[in-house]
Order: sequence, then structure tokens, then C-alpha cells
Amino acid sequence: MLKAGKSARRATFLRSSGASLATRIAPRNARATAHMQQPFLMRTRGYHDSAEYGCISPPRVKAEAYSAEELRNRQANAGLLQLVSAYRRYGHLSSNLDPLGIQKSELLDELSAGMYGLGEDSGVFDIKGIVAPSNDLPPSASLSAIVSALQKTYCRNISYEFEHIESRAVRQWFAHNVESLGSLDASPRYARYHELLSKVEIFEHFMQKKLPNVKRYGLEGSEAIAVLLDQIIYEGARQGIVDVVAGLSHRGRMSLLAALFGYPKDELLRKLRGGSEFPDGSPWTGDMLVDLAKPGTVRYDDLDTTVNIDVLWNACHLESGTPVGMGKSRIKDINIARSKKNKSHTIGDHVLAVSVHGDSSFAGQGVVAESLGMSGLAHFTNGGTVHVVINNQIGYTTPASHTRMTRYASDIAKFADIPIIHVNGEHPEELARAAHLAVAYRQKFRKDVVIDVWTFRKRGHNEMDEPTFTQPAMYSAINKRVSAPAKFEEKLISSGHLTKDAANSVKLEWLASLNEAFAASETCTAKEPARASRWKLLGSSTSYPVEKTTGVSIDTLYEVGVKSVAPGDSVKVHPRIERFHIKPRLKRLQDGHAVDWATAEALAFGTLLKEGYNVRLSGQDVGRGTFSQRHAMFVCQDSEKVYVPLNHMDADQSTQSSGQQQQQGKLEVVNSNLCEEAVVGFEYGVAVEDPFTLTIWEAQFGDFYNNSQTIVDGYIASGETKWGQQNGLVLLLPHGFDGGGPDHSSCRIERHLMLSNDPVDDHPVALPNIYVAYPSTPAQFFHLMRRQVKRNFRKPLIVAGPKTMLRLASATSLLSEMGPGTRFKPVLDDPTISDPRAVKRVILVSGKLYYDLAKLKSEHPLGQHAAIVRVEELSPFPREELYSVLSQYTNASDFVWVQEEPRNSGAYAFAAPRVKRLLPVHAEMRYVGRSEHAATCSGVETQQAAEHAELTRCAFEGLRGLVADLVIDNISIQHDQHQSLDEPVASVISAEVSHRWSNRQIYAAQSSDQ
Ligand SMILES: Cc1ncc(C[n+]2csc(CCOP(=O)(O)OP(=O)(O)O)c2C)c(N)n1
Repeated sequence: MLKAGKSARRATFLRSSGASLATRIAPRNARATAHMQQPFLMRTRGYHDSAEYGCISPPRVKAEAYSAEELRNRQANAGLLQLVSAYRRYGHLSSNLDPLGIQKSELLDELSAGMYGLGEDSGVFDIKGIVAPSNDLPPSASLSAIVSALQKTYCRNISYEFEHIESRAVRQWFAHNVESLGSLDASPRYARYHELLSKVEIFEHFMQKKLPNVKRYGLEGSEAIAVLLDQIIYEGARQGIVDVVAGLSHRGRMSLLAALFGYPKDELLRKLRGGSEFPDGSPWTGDMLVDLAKPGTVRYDDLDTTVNIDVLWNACHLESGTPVGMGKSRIKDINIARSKKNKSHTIGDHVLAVSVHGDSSFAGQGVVAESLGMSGLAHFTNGGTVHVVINNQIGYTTPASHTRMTRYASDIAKFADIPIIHVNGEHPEELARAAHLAVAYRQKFRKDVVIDVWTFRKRGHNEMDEPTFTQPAMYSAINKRVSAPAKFEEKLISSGHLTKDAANSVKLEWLASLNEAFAASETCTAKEPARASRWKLLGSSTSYPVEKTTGVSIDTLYEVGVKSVAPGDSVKVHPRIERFHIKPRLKRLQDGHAVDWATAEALAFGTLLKEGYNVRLSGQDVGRGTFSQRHAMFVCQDSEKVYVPLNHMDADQSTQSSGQQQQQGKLEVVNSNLCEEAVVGFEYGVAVEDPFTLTIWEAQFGDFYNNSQTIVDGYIASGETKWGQQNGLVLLLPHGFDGGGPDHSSCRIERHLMLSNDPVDDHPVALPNIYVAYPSTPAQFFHLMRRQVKRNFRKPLIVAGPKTMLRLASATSLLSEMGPGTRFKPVLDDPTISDPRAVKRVILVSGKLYYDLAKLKSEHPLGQHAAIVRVEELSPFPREELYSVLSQYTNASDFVWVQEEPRNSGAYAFAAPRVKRLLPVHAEMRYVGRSEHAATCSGVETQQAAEHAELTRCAFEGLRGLVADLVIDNISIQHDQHQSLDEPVASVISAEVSHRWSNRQIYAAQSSDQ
């Protein structure tokens, strides 16, 4: 905690008095105009700030008012005020941050006292209200004493940027705290700094000697980062932090894991030598060294505290882990507060997120800006992340001057009102100060803060690289340097803070332990990482589950449904919502049929909440729903207050079977910022931390999910395989070719399916990494949502979601289809078939196209000879369920897959080889649908419609020929030969369309499956 030093001094600087600043600035000039006497009002933001569940505001910290004396001082010493202000704003430009001294010096007029009419003869100033007093600066001081204190504060090895921040409270707090840092009473933990620096340096040298060909992306040149991180954790621990969620960069990860975060050294060396980070025989295939993680602890004996360190697994895609740590730390903190029944919980009380970045990545990767931009949003705040930038002034081979156009890598943080502390990375004491200040700020304001640590990189990008190919001058300077650990040790010994013997014994002990671990690494096996307590309640996901039913009693469904649209007494609902949403829902529930998608979803959420699960629904505009279908929140038309009806169901029932949570859960409706990668990363973080919160991210349109492709590929789809880390995140991706155009139609089912490791050939024994479904009914969706958290394991679920189906009368369900004994069905057989033996063609389809085909079939004279079978779940491919359906169609000789998506997309390529293995010998599955296309679809509505009409027609083409040889019970089925059953065989779309679109084709029934 920052102590201001002499409290009396602090009081003179920041004295609170009742009146506001503006009202107390009495104009000296009696003829002052009237408007000058008016208080100036600052516009604050309004609207939608209500206490909707999960809407967490940071603590409101008010700026302290100046006393009358301070105000007089400020008025009387305007020149000094400007000078001090200039130091606060520009002091960093004159500071000594770069250990290599690459930056050239220029004259900085802004810091010269003469600019503000001050000089030698300015006398002694009363500094109250102008600059904070400190050990170096008494309340009355000469100009030279003030300038020297300002120089020391702002222009040495540590400097600050906080004047860009809107809040005066923050600017005032920062100014006061940095200016009085000289009064800091926390005694530096010299021995600890020395220990960490030595450990890092020795580890790096050890590795260079023992495993010179292993790329470890060492920390040499930035060793003091270990001191900084340790001090951040230490400061956190002093303030009650029990868990740190640590996102690490590749740089120095090995050193930090070994020297600070307690990764078992023998296991680490086993991995470094090419072994696995998992026990022998583990199903997990591991990750690169630079992404390695394992939970650890850091013990502080003087505080009698142990802090848990949750080191994040991350994909190698730089910075992609940033939002993951934010999400994980938020939900972890909330869950700890819940378990401790901390009623006065302020977000970030228990858990601190620390995120380590490289300078080029921080400046260049967009996900950083996305993450910083959402860090203070009500549904995303985690109470503040401390960001540490290892600014070694180079990225791979590219110098800082080419990786960013601005001076600092940290400049991106300024747009998000985040204060920045710059520090020279060769000065451990200054790094400790930076940590102290950053954590104090974070604790008070519960917001993000950046520490930009200027260092260098001793070797190449990795240890195999030759850096002088591209940076000869830089490396000539680097090679002449004595290392920071060596310099610091010498300084401590000469100043009497450490004896040579003590220094040597720390180093020898560490070296011995490394040697021991190296020997052990030849034979040791890695231990399975400890599972977080919440995950211990679940099982493994390596074998096929016995699916339980996910149905709910009709009474409960009815009750939840009614409550899902109950607006509460104080909420005036929009009349159109009343008319088109609430009333129809109540009628559907009453009738027990025509239950639409939004109702089924509300029933799924509401019943889960009643059972004690939480639901977090995140994405752009999810509260209302992109298609105005959901209305999970009502906005009072009088007050704009947000009301989430499902959070106001009675809290008395609790039927949760696993007994995890007794209370009714909460629905967090997260209307997210307009961003995909960081938001999906954040939700992944929530999902891996909390398996009992059904965590859903919904894309505005499915197409936009691909802005988060890194998270999908590197985390959602492969996290379990690489890291053994389950996650049950749901991606709801509105999908369907309905004239929306190329970027509003496709969630790229094919890509999700390509990510699935569901085997083509074998009958699978293990579950695939992801579930992919394209359900066609509200009841199916209801069961999918419930199944997701009712299972004894977690797997990600991608749902190609509805758009037109939301309001399609035929795409509705009976309430009883969600009733007791019901469950999700991976395959839906054709409900219209009365005699399976009459079926000659089986049409396989997924999702919304079913309804168009079903309509055509109902109008088709030979419709009874075609069965439309819906494959509702694509991964894992439902072999058994599909086989049992197909095998009833004993006379079927023609199997087609019909899809809206062009042939190079959609599910066809994935389904074809899997279906083939279920068909009679020699039978093929043919493709009916659009030909290959570069865009997802056409943007011309008429063309799109013509293609659609053509492909659905083609699905039934040629039926007459098939039926001609159909014999059932020795009776040939006869049809009127004169009736025009089919259009002439057409494999090319109509002339009207084709003249504009000559090279496009519909693969029709006649085309063969190539
Ligand atoms: C998204 C992405 N692009 C490119 C890379 C390849 N890459 C790995 S490290 C690196 C340089 C990173 O520089 P910086 O952030 O300054 O960290 P440093 O290595 O200097 O510590 C690059 C380009 C990557 N891992 N991820």
C-alpha cells in the first residue's frame, strides 16, 4: 500500500472541503463576467448504467478539492504551476529509460523554467496545491529545489504518462503518489531481487551450456522482469490478492517458470529436452515451449502468504492470450467472492491479472487494442490488469522504429485512458517502485495500468539466430555491457546490503538444483497439472458419454416461460414487445405447441438457472437479439432501466442434480463491444475457468466469427488436445442462405468441421474435440443448450444458428418435445414416411433447408418416395443414429446430400466420406447444391433466389425414374405416366439466370459425385 509519507503533508496537498473547485474559484476581479462564476459542468455518460446482473462499475473515486490556501497558491504561482504541469506531461521525454542509449537527446524547451517566466530570482515558493511535498521537497522550496525534485521524479530511470487521463481523480492521485515516491516507506527487498536476478541469469547460462540448440527465447538483457513480476505479486498479496492469473509472453517464459512460478525444474527440463509436459501415456499432445504453462505458487514468508499463480496456456499467436486472462480472472474473482460470501465485493478483490507482452506485439497486434478497449466495460472488467511490456526495442529482426510509428510501444493504451509507467529495466529498485505504484493504482481504481520496461535482447530472437545480420550497431553496444544481475550484485555488496558469501551461496544452491533437475529430467515423468476445484467435480471427456435426458417437466417449462416475459412492476415494456413477443409467447406456452426458437432458448436458460447454473450470453446486441427475437432484457420505456426477467424468477426452488450450487443461477446478458477476437477470447477464459456457467458467444451474423479465428483454432478447438484443458464454450453463429448476401449468410460450417478430429474411417472411441450442430427445431436447440452443462465433461459447441427459422411457423416445436424423457437427437428421421419400403431416395440435409425441401416434397406427387433425413449434429458425426435411420429404407437406391452452401463449403465434404461408409455396398452419396464459389454466396437477391429454387427442385429430380423399378411385396408401384412429375433433367440453372452468371452451375440429381 502506498503510504504518502507524512500524512500532514498529504493533507495540505489534497485537502477536502465541502465546496467544489469551480464554485470556490472566486474571481478576484469584481467585474468578472457572470459566466465565469458558474461552475463548469462536465458531461458524463448516461443510459444503460443500471445494476443489471454482472454490470460492474469500477469504484467511483472523486478528485480531492483544493483548499482555499492551495487555490490562492495556484493563482499566485501560475508560472510554477505551468512548469510542474509540463514535467507531469513531458518529463518522460527527458527521462533515462533506454539502457542502450539508442535514443538521441534533443532540447526540450517545455521543461525549462524560463518558458514560464521563472528564474534564479523567483524566490521561495509555497508549493501547497502545486506539487506534492516529499522527502526531497519541503512545503516551502526554492525554484532550484523544486526543479531538482521534479527532475528526480520525472526524468530519471522511471517516468510516467498520466496527464492524458480524463479523470482528475486519477491525475491527482498519480501526481501525488509519484511525486511523493521519495517518501515510500516500503523497504526494498534487496535479497529477493538479487535472488531472482541471479536465478534467471544462471538458468539462461545453464541452458545455453547444456542445451545450446534449444530455442528458449531467453530473458537475458531483461532479467529484471522477474523482479518486477515478483514485486507485483508481492504488492498484490499485501492487499489481499490470493490468486494471480498470469499471461506470459514467449520472451523469458522458461526462466520465469523456473525461477519465479515454481514449475518443477525436472519436468521443465524434460520438456526442454524434447519430452512431454504430460505424463507418459497421456492423451494430450502438448504444446511448444513458448506456450508452456502449469499452475504454481509463490510464497512470501514475511507476509505469511502463498499466492496461487494460474499461468495461462496460450496459443503462440502473439497477444491472443491477453483477453483470455481477462475473462478468466474476472470469473475467478467473482467465484471466489461468492464462495467467501463477500457481500461487499469489489471486482478484483481476490484475483489480479498480470499480462506480459513484447513491445512489437503490444504495439502491433489488434487484439491488444481490443482488449484494452473493453477492459473497463461493465461486463468485462476484472478489476484491472497490470500489463508489463518487455520493451527490448526489437521484434524478431525489426527495430522499434519500424514496429511502431510512435515513441512508445505502450502508446496504444492511451486511448483507453490507461496510465503508463516507463522504467529502465536495468534498475531493479525502480522496477519495484513501478510495481508498487501500478498495484496501488489498480487497487484503488480497479482499472488497467501499463508498465513499459525498457530492456534489450542479449542474443538473437532465439538462441539460434544471428542478430548482427541485421543489428550490428545495437549488438556491438549490447556485447559490451555488463549484465544487470552482475551490476546489481556488485552494487548491493558495495553498499553493504548483501555479503559476497550470501550472494554466492544463493547462486551455488540454485546451480546445484538445476544440475540435479537436469539429471532427473532424463528419467522423470511429468505430473498431470492439478485441476482447479470446480473442474474436479467433472469427469474426463475421453470416452463416449451415456447421454442423459435433458427434458424438463411441462409445469416447470410453463412457469419458466411465463417468467421469461414477466416485466416486473416497475418496467414499462415497449408496446410492440408486449404485442409481438410477450403475448404470443404466453399463448404458445398455454397451447403447448408452436413454441418458437426464442421461447425454447429462454426455456433452456431459465431451467438451467433454476437448477443453479449461471448463463453468460455475450455478443453484439444479444440482449434484444440481432433479429429482434430474443428480448432477454426489457428496457423500461420511461427510465431506460434494464430488466432481465429470468433473473427475477423465484429463488426458492433448487433442483440442481449435481448439487454444485443451491441458489438459482444468474443470466448475465452481455451486450458486448463491437469486436470479435478479444470478446471470444474473453469468453473462452470464462469457460475454462467456470464449467458451471453456460458461456455463450453469439455472432451478430455467423460470418463475423472469423475475426476470432485465432481463438477458435488455437484455443477453443485445440486447447484440450494441447493442454488437457476442457472448455464448454458455445458459439452461436447465425447461418443460412436467405438473401442476406456474401457476408451475412455463412458461419463457415466447413471450417469448424475441418477443425473436428472426428475420424473419417474408424468408428470413433473417443469424443472429438468440438461439437458442431445445425439444429432445425427449437426443441433440439433447447436440448443442445441444456446438454452442454448437464454433461459430466465439457466440449466446445459450435451451433449454426437460426435466422429465418426464428420466425418460420413450421420451425416450431411442441412443448412436450422438451418435456420429461426427451433429449437432443443427432439425427431426425422424416416424420412423414408411413412406409419406409416405399422410399427410393434419401435426402440428407442439415438445418434450415429442410423446411424448403419438406414443403416441396409435400407438393410433389411422388413425395412419399423420398425421405428427408436431417443430420442435426455434424461433429461427432452421428454414425449409429444415421445408420439406424438409413437401414430402414431397404429399397432406397439413391442417396443425396443437399445443401445451400456452395460445394466448396457447407458440410458436404465432411459428411460425404462418413455417410458413404453407412450406405449399401456400391451405393454413392450424390451432391445436390451450388457449385464451387469464391464468396459464400451471391449478393444479388434474384440470383440467390433462382439458385435456391433450382437446387431444391433438383433434390427431387429424377424420382420418377427411380420409382419405376420400385417393387414392394412383389407389387410394382405404378404412376400415371402422363403426369409431369419432374422437370426435364437439368444440371445447369435456368437460362434467365445463366446469361448473367454463365459459369455457375447447380449440381443436380444427374450429376455424379466426383
Ligand atoms: C500473430 C503472430 N505473428 C507472428 C509471430 C512470429 N513471431 C514470434 S515472436 C515475434 C517477434 C515479437 O516481438 P516482440 O513482441 O517485440 O517480442 P520479443 O521477441 O522482442 O521479446 C514474431 C514476429 C507470432 N508468433 N504470432
